[in-house]
Amino acid sequence: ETKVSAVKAPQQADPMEASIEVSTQEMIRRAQKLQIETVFDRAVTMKPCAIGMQGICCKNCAMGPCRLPLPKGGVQGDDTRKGLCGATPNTIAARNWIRMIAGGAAAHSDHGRGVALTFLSVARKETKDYTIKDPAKLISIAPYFGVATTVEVDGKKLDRDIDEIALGVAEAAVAEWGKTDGFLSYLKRAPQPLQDKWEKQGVKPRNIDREIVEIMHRTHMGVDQDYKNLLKQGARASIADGWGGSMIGTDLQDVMFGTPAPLQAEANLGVMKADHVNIIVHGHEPLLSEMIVAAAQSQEMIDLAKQNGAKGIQLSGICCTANELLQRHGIPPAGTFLQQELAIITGACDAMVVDVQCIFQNLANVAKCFHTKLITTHPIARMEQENVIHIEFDEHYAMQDAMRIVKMAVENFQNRGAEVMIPQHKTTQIAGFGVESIQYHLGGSFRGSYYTLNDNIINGRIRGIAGVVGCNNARTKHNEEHITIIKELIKNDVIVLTTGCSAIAAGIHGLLTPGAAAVHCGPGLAEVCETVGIPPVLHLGSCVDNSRILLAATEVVKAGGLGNDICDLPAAGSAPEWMSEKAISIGQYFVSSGVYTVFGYSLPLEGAPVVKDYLYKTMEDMYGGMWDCEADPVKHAHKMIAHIDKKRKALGIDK
Ligand code: XCC
Repeated sequence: ETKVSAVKAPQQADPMEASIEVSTQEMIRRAQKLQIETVFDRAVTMKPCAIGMQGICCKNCAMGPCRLPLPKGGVQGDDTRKGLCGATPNTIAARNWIRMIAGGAAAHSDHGRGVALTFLSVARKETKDYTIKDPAKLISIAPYFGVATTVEVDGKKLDRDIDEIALGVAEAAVAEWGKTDGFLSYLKRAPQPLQDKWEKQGVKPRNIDREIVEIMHRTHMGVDQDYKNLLKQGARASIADGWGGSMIGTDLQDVMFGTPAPLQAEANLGVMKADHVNIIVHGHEPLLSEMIVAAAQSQEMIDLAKQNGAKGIQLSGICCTANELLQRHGIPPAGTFLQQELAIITGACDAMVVDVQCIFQNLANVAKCFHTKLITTHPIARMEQENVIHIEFDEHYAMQDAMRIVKMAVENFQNRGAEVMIPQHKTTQIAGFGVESIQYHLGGSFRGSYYTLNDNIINGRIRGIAGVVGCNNARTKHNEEHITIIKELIKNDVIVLTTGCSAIAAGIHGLLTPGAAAVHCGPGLAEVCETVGIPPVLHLGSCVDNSRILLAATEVVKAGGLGNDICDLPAAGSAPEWMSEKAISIGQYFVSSGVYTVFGYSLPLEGAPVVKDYLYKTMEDMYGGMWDCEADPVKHAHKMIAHIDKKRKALGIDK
């Protein structure tokens, strides 16, 4: 007799167990009092599937799903597990793994495509709402696309017209998604030895879309059944994300919206204001949110807000949209991925405007309990619930659409109920670092003075560089892993570069200030930070901006003194509370670029030890970087530090 899994009675999360962050705890309590269920409650009510977690459930055809759990005590002798078609645990785990990469690379790269297409309409002068804000950045990337930046007139070299350069770059950039010849243009930005490794391993992406499509083909029933060959395609698609879709996205966003420079802002739910219209933008693409900023700051909308009884308009963000607006405008993040429902539960959110990625469908159910207008804006991301308003955003009428959305929020201010409760917690932070500003603030170059990064790594004041990035995951205690790992790293003189929700968490917990150096850092890192006036944890933007970390690492290599490839650097990567497929794509492109990359929580590989071994060990010989997973945050940080020390030793700078 088979037992259909019983629907369990909903349980409530213990706020203190759910998060280390006070405003989150307060809002979980409030939600429970109002009987509004949140992700934290769902996480205690429903447990994850143990077989899926091990990575060995295959549902790629209708003879399955085939489930191949590890025998108790592990595999003894031959591993005879197989699915109906004969697929081994290796094939299944590798297929599942690279399908996650396809999902993640597709998400980043489709975002990048949207940016590139918008830039093409700027270059063609089809829109007035977007312009070229950073021509210097445009000129700096043009050569990689084979676009000349000078012209010869009468034997003299003259600057080429910026509009011509823009059109050349835009057309070449858009072509990266589907070109038929050659390889991705940006691959040549990588250190030469890394390019050589990619060549040798046969993983140079041909174009962005093709590598993603090929994953879907290879993982279809009955195609690629060699885990090594599958993982190779995973590496190739991930490189197409990191050095392709994401990097082009970041660059063209900088060209259109400005390259970030350090600025001060606030963070956490406490940035919302009871007497203001609160608009929260949530998702990923700055195309829309940039226009919302302009609309919310327009006199027309501010006057309208006042007519509606509000003191003004407070704009804030959630997830990577928050990071995009923070780094370019100082708009404060209201919270991380796991705080999205809580922002509405304040009762003070007049509109939440979402585009793509990381948006809970449950937002619609939460919004229903309040006056909040939940507005979807992207044709590929709509919600079925009838209280959701869809205002499709068209980049040709960007400002018009944004004004309509802001107006709707402003007019909704009057509909607020009595029950407004904004947690009174917020912090100050400095955000908006990039390759350019790291160089600028640390002595103007990467090498050659008392202040520069490479010199401080060589002399040991800075032990190494860590990238700590990625999501929150309701299966772990909100922010605990991020914050414990970052603190442990800076205590040991490792400077941290952060993006995504990890960066928001670092801001909320006060680690993005120069003052954090004296409190949390080892003596060497503290000295450097205090001398140049930077925080020990540098906010580099959103998740597509992990490409900034790749380029920063490349600049460090090129400046010299620390080996000749990214894998030589005393550096490591981490995604402590990862949850999305995008995180796996990011992790894989860091590994494929030579970085030892440790994930927290759990990776879906335990059921296929051979595949796990290949990712954790063999990849180091192939790319110089490899995967690891460690749920314990202190051990996690020390694995990274041990790797950094190993690299320092190899460089002969370990004294
Ligand atoms: Fe989403 Fe980018 Fe993850 Fe945050 S970190 S939960 S992917 S918003 Ni990218």
